[in-house]
Amino acid sequence: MADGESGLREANFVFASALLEGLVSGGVDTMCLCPGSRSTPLVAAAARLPGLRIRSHLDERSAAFFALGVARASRRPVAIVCTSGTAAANFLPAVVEANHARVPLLVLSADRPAELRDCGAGQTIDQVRLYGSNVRAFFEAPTPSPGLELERLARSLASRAVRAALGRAWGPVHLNLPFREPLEPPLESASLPQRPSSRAIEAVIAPTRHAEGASAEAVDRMARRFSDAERGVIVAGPIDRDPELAASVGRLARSLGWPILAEPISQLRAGEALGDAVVTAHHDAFLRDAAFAATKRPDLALRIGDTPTGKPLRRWLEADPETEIWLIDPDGVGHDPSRRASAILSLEPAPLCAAVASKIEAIGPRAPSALARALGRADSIAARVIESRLDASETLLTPAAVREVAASLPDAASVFLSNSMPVRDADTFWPVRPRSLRFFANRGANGIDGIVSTALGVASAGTAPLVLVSGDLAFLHDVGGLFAARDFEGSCTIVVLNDDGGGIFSFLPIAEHGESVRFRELFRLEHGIDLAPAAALYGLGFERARTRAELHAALGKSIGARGVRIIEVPIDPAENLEQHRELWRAVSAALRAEMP
Ligand SMILES: Cc1ncc(C[n+]2csc(CCOP(=O)(O)OP(=O)(O)O)c2C)c(N)n1
Ligand SMILES: [Mg+2]
Repeated sequence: MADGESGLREANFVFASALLEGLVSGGVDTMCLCPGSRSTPLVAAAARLPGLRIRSHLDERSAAFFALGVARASRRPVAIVCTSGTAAANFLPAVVEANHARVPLLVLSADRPAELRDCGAGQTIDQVRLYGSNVRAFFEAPTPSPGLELERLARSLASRAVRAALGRAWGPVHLNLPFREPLEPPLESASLPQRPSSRAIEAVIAPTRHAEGASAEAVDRMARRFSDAERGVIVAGPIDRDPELAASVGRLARSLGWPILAEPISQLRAGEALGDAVVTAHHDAFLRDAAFAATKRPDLALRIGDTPTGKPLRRWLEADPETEIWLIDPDGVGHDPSRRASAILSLEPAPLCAAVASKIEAIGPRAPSALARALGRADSIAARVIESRLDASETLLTPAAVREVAASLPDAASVFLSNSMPVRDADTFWPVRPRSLRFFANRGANGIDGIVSTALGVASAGTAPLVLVSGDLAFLHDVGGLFAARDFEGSCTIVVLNDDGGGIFSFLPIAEHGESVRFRELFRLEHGIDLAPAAALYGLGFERARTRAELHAALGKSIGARGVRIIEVPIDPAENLEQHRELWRAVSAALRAEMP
């Protein structure tokens, strides 16, 4: 290896190339880059690496959320690269989401070498363990220099990083990578080091879930206990782990005769795989009726996925201390904030449900239980009441907007539900559909940040058309994420339900304090911002839909078309609040009349 400057140049490049090669052989196929100088060796190596999809971003915060979306959709680790300083700090929100939602992100932050830290050098902050306990692992790489076994070090680092990201619980991993100047690779291509061949790199690990099986004895025990329950239910919270999940949970529910109470982002409310299992869509509405909920309590609930979004469902599940709650918790995360789980199964849900189902089928499958029939009936009543009220309503508000999106999506499409009201409105109003859809949301940490970017990442990773349903504040929070819409190959329709502020706060007790706490200014954050120029700034199509028919037409034109388009639905916040309350009252009244 050459001495001095050219030796350093080469060392940086060899190390960066071997590191990226190692990541690629570990399953990374997408890398999101943000511009900077200290990261030059990584960017130059990425640019010359075949088999890697590179996306270039402006804002690190949006880039990291975009990568998160790609990783969610592809179920593969995605790498993000930035320069030193606040650039790395801007990755934090997406890293936090990836931590809680268990999404494999590989954060590669370039850094100054040790001798330039703590001495006032520019763009230098303390990047060591910058993300604290929000990452599965932190690695401080050696500063590449001639004389080190660079390729071996880099490959081992890549392998350990991928293994940590795809370990027992998937998640983000931070590699802090110091580089000493000169940072640019050698100009003369002849002097470029040979890329290590992929064959020379040990296979890291395939990005598959731990398919830990339950012992036959445990499956037996579960099957016996479950078939003894008289009022068993399956409650499905946010989960998107395994395309087989719906089929095996559907099979288990059918064999036991249990109903499935599934929010859309559990992936269990839509799709043929569920067969004729009883799946409820409107439990968020009908379980708000305390009297009805009290007469229909389960004696055993099998919980799948993270903590359910809807409060009425959680209250119903947890109100009776006699209700046994069995929680499937494959990553050992413990999504049980009320500490009510009586059994926690650290097992992969799809194979577990299939194994228990086949046991029950052998004993003799059950007809739908009385509770399943009652909840199924309540669901039909709620569906009818909601549909007829919405049909009769002149104005387009969020419940009908959400249902219009549901009705417009073709088979195999995807939908991203922003936090706050869209994910809740979808939980309450999204009907059960035979069509297979994939649902996304950032429910790891429930932020309204990075929503546009995550959705664009999702849409860029697959071929399915995506519709993002966003609130106006969530949209404005990450309006810069639209930067990623240029040269966009996927299809993304962004529906902004614009109620001029945080509508969710109107549903909270603080709303009653009104202007004594300057509610509209300090909680709702009313802004009056016209969204059309945001679309114009990025050269994107924009439409405003004021009626259901207009929304229907706009969605019809946009869904599946290449690129990114924005549809704004102006919503009157007071009418919206009143419509929600009116629908809940109407559902209660119908339940009382028809299921006394
Ligand atoms: C990053 C972040 N900041 C603040 C919050 C708190 N918060 C939750 S919902 C919400 C308002 C969201 O408004 P919008 O996106 O318009 O949705 P809407 O409630 O109107 O449906 C805020 C500020 C959050 N969840 N995440
Ligand atoms: Mg809003």
